[in-house]
Amino acid sequence: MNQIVEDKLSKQNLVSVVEEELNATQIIDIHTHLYKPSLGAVGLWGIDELVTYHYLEAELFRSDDIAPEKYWALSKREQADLIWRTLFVENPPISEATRGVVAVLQALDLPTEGRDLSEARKFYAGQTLEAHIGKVFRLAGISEAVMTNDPLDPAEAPLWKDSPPHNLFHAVLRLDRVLEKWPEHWQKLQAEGYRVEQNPTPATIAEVRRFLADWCKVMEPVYMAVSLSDDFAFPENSIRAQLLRDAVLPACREFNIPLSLMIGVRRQVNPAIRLAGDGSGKADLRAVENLCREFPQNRFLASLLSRENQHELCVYSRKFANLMPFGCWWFLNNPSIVEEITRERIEMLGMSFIPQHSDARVLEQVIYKWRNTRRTMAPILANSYALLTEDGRPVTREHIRHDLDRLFRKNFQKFCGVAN
Ligand code: RAT
Ligand code: ZN
Repeated sequence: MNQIVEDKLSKQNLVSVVEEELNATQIIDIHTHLYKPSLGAVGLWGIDELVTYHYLEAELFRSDDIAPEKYWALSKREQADLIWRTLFVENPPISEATRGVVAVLQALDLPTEGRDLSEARKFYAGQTLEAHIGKVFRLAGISEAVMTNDPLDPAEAPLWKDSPPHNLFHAVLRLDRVLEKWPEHWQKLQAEGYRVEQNPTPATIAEVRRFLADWCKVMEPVYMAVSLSDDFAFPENSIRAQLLRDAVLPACREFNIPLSLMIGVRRQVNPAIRLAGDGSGKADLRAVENLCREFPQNRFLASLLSRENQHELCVYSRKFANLMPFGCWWFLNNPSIVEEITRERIEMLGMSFIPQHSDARVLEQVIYKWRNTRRTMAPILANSYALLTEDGRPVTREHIRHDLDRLFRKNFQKFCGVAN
């Protein structure tokens, strides 16, 4: 009897210690769409952006009769008003994405039950970006955010001319336009003075490599990244595979940074709803296997969009130390799925993975996304330590702190070669 009471007590202690330590951990958010202040012109923040997040737009089109074309014709403010009325006033905001907005409002001491957004808009009218970033990062418990920087984004690229490093942000060289949309972008490189052709001739490959090297020098990225469709294959007879093998991977080796593979998007399954119109599909992970085996000098971060691929990714991670699974991406960032994936990863990989990234597109989203992650992770971790305790190896607060530091900071820093 005593034994049972003691076990229960120790289990209770574990939950509260894990919660305390998780709250104290300053997380590095390894994939976001946030920007340092000098790139602020492309960054999103504020109430109207929060409420018109594409995750919410998708829900609007299910809850209201409005046709997408009519919605796109509205101003941002009108769109936000419509979404607020439909998803927050006429219905309780119960979904993950709507509840997130409520959590942000609460964290900022703004009304969560207002009939309209006037109070929130008044608050935002008095904020300056740099100070607001500091406050939001503190509320989210993150020390740094990793950006997504596309050198072929016409809105972003010119801003890099005058963009000093910022201690809260790391850059990432995003390759979607180069790798996935080469036919539409090779002329842009040509216009910038790179002697490329549409066909991947040896000279073109060398020039793409020079383009990547030039941007590595400007951005100092912590990794390169690409989001790939569910039919991604490697090797394959395509320009994408050739650019990947002969330009991207050598450039990653030269600058000693990993390549992040985000695989499983089915782009624009419903173009009428724009950014909200992408879907997901199961990928063939033989592509990841081939890359990890054939390029042992390269390191690969990997996040997969399909739930069905997650176990396989754990298996591959047990085979290849140059593979680092990270995050529960996009449609997977819901407590039920995060729980399943995280338990699977702990069981198969111990603490040698990166559990989550926020993917925040709007600054304040880091507040709710990290709050949710901490809430979901605490019982999972506590349960793992409880099992270990039951099996004869109790853990201390120090052990827990050490593990959390690995999961939310060190694994990233080590894998990407980022200094402490
Ligand atoms: O999660 C999202 O907002 C997606 O639209 C994408 O941005 C995705 O995360 C990506 O990086 O491609
Ligand atoms: Zn993203």
